[in-house]
Amino acid sequence: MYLLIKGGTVVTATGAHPADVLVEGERIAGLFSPDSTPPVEGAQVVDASGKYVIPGAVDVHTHMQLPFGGTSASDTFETGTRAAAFGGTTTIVDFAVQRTGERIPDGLAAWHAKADGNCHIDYGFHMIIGGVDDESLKAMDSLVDAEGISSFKLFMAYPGVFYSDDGQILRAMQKARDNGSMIMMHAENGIAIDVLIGQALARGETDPINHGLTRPAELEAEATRRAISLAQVAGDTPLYIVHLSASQALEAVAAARDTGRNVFAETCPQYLYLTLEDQLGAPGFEGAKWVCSTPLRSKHEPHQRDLWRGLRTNDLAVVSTDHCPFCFREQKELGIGDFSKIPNGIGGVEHRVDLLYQGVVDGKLSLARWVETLATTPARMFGLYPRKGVLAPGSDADIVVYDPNGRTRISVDTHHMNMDHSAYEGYEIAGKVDAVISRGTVLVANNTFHGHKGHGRYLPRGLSTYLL
Ligand code: DUC
Ligand code: ZN
Ligand code: ZN
Repeated sequence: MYLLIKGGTVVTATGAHPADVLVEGERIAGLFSPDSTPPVEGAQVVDASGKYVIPGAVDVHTHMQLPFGGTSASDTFETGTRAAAFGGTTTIVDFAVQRTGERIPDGLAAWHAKADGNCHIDYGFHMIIGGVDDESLKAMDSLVDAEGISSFKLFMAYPGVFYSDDGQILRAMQKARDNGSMIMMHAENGIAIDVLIGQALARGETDPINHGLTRPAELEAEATRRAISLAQVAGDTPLYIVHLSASQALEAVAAARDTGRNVFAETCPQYLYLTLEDQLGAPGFEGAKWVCSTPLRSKHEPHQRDLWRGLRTNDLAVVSTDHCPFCFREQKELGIGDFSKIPNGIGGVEHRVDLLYQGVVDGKLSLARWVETLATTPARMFGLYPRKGVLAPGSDADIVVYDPNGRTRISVDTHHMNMDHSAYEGYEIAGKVDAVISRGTVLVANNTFHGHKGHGRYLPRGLSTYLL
C-alpha cells in the first residue's frame, strides 16, 4: 500500500526544498525531487502543491486525565489525542504519575490502563516521581531498562502533592546519571510560594491574578539555578527544565549551556503569547482560565521577547504545550473566592503547530526552527529519533501537510479538546493544518477526522540522543 505526497515543499530542521514523499505501509520509503519521482501504481495521492510537508509534530508535555487540584484534567487519552491530531501533532509523551505514597509500578500500570486502546496517535510516557525513596530509585532503573521510560519529572513546587526536597532531588539525579536517563524539572520554589499564597489570602486577595503575583519570576529563576547546581553536583546529570516562562530562568539555562552543561529547556505557547495582565488579570473570575504553573508573566517585563530569542538561539530547544485542560464550569470554579484552589492548567495540545507558525509569519522564528522545536528536537531529546521527528527513509510515516496560505481561527466553537472555553479564543493565525498522516494512515483531511481510537501505539523510548 503506497501513499504519495506530491508537489509540496518539504521543511526539515535544516531547511526547505521541493520534494515528493513516498510512503509504503507505515514507513517513509523515500523522498524524491519532483522530476525524479518514480511512477507508483495504485498509490493514494495527497496533493501538497503550494504547501509545506513537515514531520508530524511531537508534543513531549501533556497531562491527559491527570488527577490534580481536586479534579481531573478534562481530556481523556481519546479526546486529547484526537484534538492533537487535528492540530498536526502525531506523537505525545504524557506524564504517568507516581502519587506520594503510591508505588511506581502501580502508577505506571494505571497510566497504561487509561491510554491502552484509546489513543488516536502514538504515545510514550515520562514518569512523575512523587516520592523519592529507596524503592522508587530502584524502580527508575527498571523503567529505563524494561519499560521504555527514560525521563523522570520532579517538582520543586507543590509541597504536600508532588514536591521533592533538595536531598530527594539529588538522589534521583544521581540515579539518572548512573542509568543514563533525563531529569525533567518543574522549577519553582514551592515552599516560598506557599508563604506568599498564605499572606495574599490573609490580606483578602483572592482573585485569579494573585496566582501569578504569588509565583514571582525570581522564584522560578532561583529554583532553576538550584536544579542546575544539583545536577552538576550529581555529576552533570542531563537536566530538562519544563515550562520555562521567565527571562531570569532562561538566563540561568543559557549560562549553564555556555559552560557546556547538559541543561535544556522548553517553553510553551501560552508564555509566548499570553500575559499576567491581559489574561490572568481579566475581570472577575475570568482569569481562572489562564491559571497554570509556571504562571503567565508580566507584559511590562521582556519575558516574551527573551523566550522568542531563546528559541532562536536554542537555549530553548523545544516547544511543548503542558496540555492540562480544565473546564471553566465546575473545574476552574473550584477556586471562586480562593485563587489557590483553581486547578492549574491550560489546554493547548491542538494549537501548538499553528501558534508557533505565527512566529514564523511574524519573523521571530525560521521555518527550519519551527520544525526543529516542534518535532525533531523533542524526538531526539526523548529517545524517539529517527523513528519520529524526521522525514527520512525508514522513519514512521507521520507527516503533516501545512497550508501557509490557509487561516486558522481558534475558538471553543471549533476546537476538538474537551474544554468549555479556549485559552486563545478569537486568535487568527496565518496558516492551517491541511492533512495529517500517522504511520501511513490519513487521520485528518479536509477538516474531517478519518482516524480511530486504538490506532495509536505505546512507544517504548530509548535514551536521549541530544546530549552534548
Ligand atoms: N502545571 C500546570 O499548570 N498544570 C499541571 C502541572 C503543572 O506543573
Ligand atoms: Zn510542571
Ligand atoms: Zn506539566
